[in-house]
Amino acid sequence: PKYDSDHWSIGCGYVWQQRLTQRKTVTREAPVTSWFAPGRINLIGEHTDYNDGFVLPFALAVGCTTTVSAAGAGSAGSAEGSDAWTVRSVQQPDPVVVRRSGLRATDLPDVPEWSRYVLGALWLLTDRGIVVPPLEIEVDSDVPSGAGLSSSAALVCSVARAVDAHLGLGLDDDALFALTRDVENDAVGAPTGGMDQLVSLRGEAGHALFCDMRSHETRSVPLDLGGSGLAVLVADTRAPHRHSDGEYGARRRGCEEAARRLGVPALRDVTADDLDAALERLDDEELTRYVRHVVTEDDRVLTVVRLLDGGGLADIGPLLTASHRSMRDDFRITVPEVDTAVDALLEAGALGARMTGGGFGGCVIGLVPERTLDAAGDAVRRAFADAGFGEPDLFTAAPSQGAHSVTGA
Ligand code: GAF
Repeated sequence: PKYDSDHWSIGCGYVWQQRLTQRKTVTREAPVTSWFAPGRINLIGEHTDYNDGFVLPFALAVGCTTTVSAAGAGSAGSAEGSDAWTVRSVQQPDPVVVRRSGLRATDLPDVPEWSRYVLGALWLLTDRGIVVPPLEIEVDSDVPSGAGLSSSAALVCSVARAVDAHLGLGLDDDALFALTRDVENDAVGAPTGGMDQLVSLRGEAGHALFCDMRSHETRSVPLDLGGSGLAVLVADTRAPHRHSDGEYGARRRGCEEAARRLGVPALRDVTADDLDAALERLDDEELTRYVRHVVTEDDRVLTVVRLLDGGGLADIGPLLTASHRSMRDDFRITVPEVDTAVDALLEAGALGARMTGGGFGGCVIGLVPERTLDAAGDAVRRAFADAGFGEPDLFTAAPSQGAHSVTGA
């Protein structure tokens, strides 16, 4: 093992205490860089990102703050001061200390999953020939984990921006996006599609972010909820994520196989007009459903963007609901809790409602007139109680600023 067992396990309580005292010194004497990056809600465009398609997420006000400082500036001669990256999380009991020297991407230490998002960024930068000196990195997140609100993108994006700024690397938008996506795909091993990192890095307050996931070009689209008397009500179903890892990968592989059989680079290349002809050529019930979901979902994203551009926010509701039905019936990634929340929101007068995120649990969003927010929340709570589900968590979400510096804040 390459991490320092003295500090990683048995000694960590002592070292932690030392650090708490020493941090004050570090903050006063050493340069410290802090960046915040948010979690996200996806308004529409689910499982289209890894098909090179379109998505329309927005950044949340909750997120992760990463603080980076030079290692050793107060570590009292401890072993990690000379040649280590030390990572700690306000939400985790133990720091993780990894010696830098001799690390190769093919032979990475087995560290706790949360720290892999942090160290993964350092490993990939090192792999790309950037000398990352010994650092102390602290992360502090208020994104609920496991709710499908991209706590991991908030974490990795705040780390990438903070390290980039601290070391003066000058990574541009594309390089930062590639780094954060690669951390998730290569260092953590999650076969996700990049939407979450893109919006965490580039989201804009008051706007959703229209992303072309082939070119990675993005454009902010106005989402003036308050001005329209509307709100996005989020119901975190707290449903346990069932089989989410394996099922996500299975959907992705299915989509890639369908694209291969149809002879296109990605399902993005099948348009709504081509859909019927394409489906006839696919002699496979499951792949047919996947293709229908992805192609119609891309089309719904484009329609929602057109409506928002034209000031038609109040008209997007039916498209959100159609997206949910497509995830439920064709892509089959919903669970009873999310279907119940969507039905309850619609019955309570939501203009539209859908599950948001990768699926198999997580959150539902409803586009709800502000004056009916309480009634909509009550309806979801009642429906959950009637169905014998645990209590959902309900809150509103406003499109907020993407990653930004909070050094000195
Ligand atoms: C998860 C993934 F991380 C995204 O890349 C995306 O595929 C999403 O699920 C589904 O739209 O959040």
